[in-house]
Amino acid sequence: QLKAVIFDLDGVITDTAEYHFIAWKQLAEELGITFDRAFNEQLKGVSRMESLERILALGSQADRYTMAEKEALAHKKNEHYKQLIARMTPDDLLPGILDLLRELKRQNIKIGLASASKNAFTVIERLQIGAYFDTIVDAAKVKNSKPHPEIFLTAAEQLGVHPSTCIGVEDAQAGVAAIKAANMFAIGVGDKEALKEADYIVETTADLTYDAIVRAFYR
Ligand code: B16
Ligand code: MG
Repeated sequence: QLKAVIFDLDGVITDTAEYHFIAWKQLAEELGITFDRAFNEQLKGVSRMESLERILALGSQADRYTMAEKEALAHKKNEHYKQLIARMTPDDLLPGILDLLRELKRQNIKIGLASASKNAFTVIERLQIGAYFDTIVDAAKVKNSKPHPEIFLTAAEQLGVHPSTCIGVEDAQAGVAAIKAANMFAIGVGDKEALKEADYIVETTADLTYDAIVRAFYR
């Protein structure tokens, strides 16, 4: 029986994935590293430091910087990212998300957030949807990054529900893997090929209606 839906933030509730892309791209260009959207797919759901490591590896610069220099580079990206999200408003909610949150509340289904972002609270606040969430688990509260299931399992635990009664919603490969490893029903939002591990895939959030996800869960 469906008891809870646990959402990823970036790329599911709002398109901060685009802002992460812009901020990383600028930093990469400053370092003389070119990266495109296809490469960016691999950074979705991945922590800030791990993302930086992957970008440096892409430019064969993994050994060029000290740990302190890497911290500084990650900090610089984050300052740029924070500037971008400061302008967000409730208009930045992706299509269908607000209706889905409302309907889940009406049906007494618990709502959780499982985001790898340390900026998750700021973004939720800018979007003015904090009141819908029964729990918010962000990167600061867990040790292991997606694809490790810890973040989704922690959310379920805090909601007081068994993982098998949860749906997890993700736009990232690493995120879908984390949901599956947590033994939850995985809904992928985006590319069918990239998210093929998911139990149910929708092209955009507009297709994430309450009826559709409930039907998929019980099928
Ligand atoms: P921050 P999610 C993830 O959020 C993003 O998908 C990923 O691109 C980003 O690097 C990560 O958060 C860390 O974000 O630098 O703000 O701590 O998709 O798990 O909600
Ligand atoms: Mg995401």
